[in-house]
Amino acid sequence: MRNFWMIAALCAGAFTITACSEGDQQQAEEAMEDAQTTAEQAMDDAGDAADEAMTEAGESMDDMDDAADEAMAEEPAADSNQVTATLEEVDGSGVSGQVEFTAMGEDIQVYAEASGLAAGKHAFHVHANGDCGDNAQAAGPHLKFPSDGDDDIHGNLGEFNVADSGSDNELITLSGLSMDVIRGKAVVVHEKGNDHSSPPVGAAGGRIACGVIN
Ligand SMILES: [Cu+2]
Repeated sequence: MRNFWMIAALCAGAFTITACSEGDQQQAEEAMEDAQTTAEQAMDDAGDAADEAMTEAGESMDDMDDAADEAMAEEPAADSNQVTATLEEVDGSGVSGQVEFTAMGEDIQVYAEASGLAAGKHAFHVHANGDCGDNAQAAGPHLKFPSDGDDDIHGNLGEFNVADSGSDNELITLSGLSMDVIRGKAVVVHEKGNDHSSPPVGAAGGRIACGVIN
């Protein structure tokens, strides 16, 4: 009989321990679920924050691009789009002037002015060498523009046409010509106008002014 109570007490103890540990396990599982939910919410929040940060960063990049575009547009174009030849007298001719070449899309606009000229026509051309030495003989023959044919006067820029004032200015447009073709060459002014019956040189006579294009 004494043994029975001992066994019963042991059994009760064992039952309690088992029940307790089952309760603990359930609590632990609930705690785990809560923790998991909290962690998932935190991940979502972090994801949203990251998305917002990315969007803001993208917008500020766009702003920077816009600012860069504006800076480009305001930059003066003179450096790459315009070159000039300063004409100086040759062999004491007293003729001087300036020729400005401005790139306009596919064309080049040429503004030329000269003074000290005798009355009449004076052809001026782009010559092949950027050298006005030896009374402008070092400038060499005419430069052939890509558009020049056999019947054209090569490298022709036109003519100054002077009454009795001794000066003239001309505005000419050259089509299909790039600045790279003329940069570093020379402009030579001649004593006479072009003779279109004798291409490609034009028989315009002596050289009276010269300037290198740069
Ligand atoms: Cu010439």
